[in-house]
Amino acid sequence: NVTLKRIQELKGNDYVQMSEHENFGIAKDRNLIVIQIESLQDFVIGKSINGQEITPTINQWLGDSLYFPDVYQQIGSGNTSDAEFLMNTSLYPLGNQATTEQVGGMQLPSLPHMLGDEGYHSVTMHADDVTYWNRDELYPALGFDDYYAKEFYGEKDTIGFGPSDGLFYERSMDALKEISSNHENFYAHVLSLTSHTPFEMPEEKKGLRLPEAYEGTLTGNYMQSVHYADQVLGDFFEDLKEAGLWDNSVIALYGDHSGLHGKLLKSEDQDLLKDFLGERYSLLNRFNIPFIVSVPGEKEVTGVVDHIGGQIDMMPTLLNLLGVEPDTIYFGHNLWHYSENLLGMRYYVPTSSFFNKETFFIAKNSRFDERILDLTSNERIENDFENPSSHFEDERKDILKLLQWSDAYFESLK
Ligand code: GP9
Repeated sequence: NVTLKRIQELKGNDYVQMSEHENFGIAKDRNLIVIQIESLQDFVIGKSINGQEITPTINQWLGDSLYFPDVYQQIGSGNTSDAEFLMNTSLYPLGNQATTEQVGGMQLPSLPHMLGDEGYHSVTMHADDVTYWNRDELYPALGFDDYYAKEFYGEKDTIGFGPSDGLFYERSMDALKEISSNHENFYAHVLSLTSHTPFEMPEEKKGLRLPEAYEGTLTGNYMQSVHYADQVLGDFFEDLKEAGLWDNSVIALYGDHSGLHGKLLKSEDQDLLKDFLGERYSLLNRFNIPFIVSVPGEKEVTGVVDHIGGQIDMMPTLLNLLGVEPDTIYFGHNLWHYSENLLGMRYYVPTSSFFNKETFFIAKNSRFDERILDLTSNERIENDFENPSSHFEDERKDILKLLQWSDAYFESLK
């Protein structure tokens, strides 16, 4: 008996129908283009190294967009595919196994299904083999009308997993032109790939002049590959404008998960990142991803919104702009409208870890000590863990309830 009202109340919000939110439908009947960038973390946005911006395309675009700088990844062990699931369902991923292992034969309540009811044609685009992460089962379950995968993009200009993002965007653009000429409205979920670990770029695609200390390090390579991802994103944006698809679309972008983490990070990387950030590279920096939404021509839909959010909030935020009232259960909320939040985490930190408005509470297990990070200072804060009345304990229980509800709801859909 999970209801939207109960979900929102548990997170500390009064439930209000989407259609009563401010700016509901401000982008009604526009196409929707959602770009998921591989390994993109927020800490590079707006930053320069050696006097060169790392993401100049994104930085310039921010001025015409809503930028949510305080959004965190919530994926489980399904990594990129969990991010696809979260974005399109606003349900929690399963955690210890890739959610895509369980979706075969299901019909999930989802963004493609909801937009399908509004007459949208929906496609998803990714230059890898479609069986990777069981996407051949995920895409029908999500209700995409079509997908574009490895056989469409070919194997030329390969970097790491597949063809370069440059080639990927060019071919995707060809497909989008055709889709838009055959359908009144479309939704395209566009998933980049080049900035995947180990971030090793061919010489001719290295656009940054890095300081010597960064050369050949994981951190330097990461910056180099993100710089490339941003550069070809800029070409894609220009092509969308030229094709007349920019002005009548909502364009959103986010990072699927961190690129700099775990055993990959050597002590030299920690030092470089500390130097670059001006503070230690913490779990907050690691999980913080950008979320950017633009409705070209709508001045009202611009600015920095510092509400704490997660990948679970992306679908409701976009549905609000498109003026579509969800007809199913979802666990996020429209991030533009709500400033309170309670976000569950699992797998990469112990289940029942969470973000609230001010803090990141990391629960205890065999690998982690219980600890709390202040979202503003990025420092640890003290809690009386023995005191059962601590509000962290209440929120921790609420998060467990939310995760349980999401899992039970998912199970009921089988
Ligand atoms: C695989 C690609 C990367 O198709 O999306 O997945 P990841 O290893 O980042 O989960």
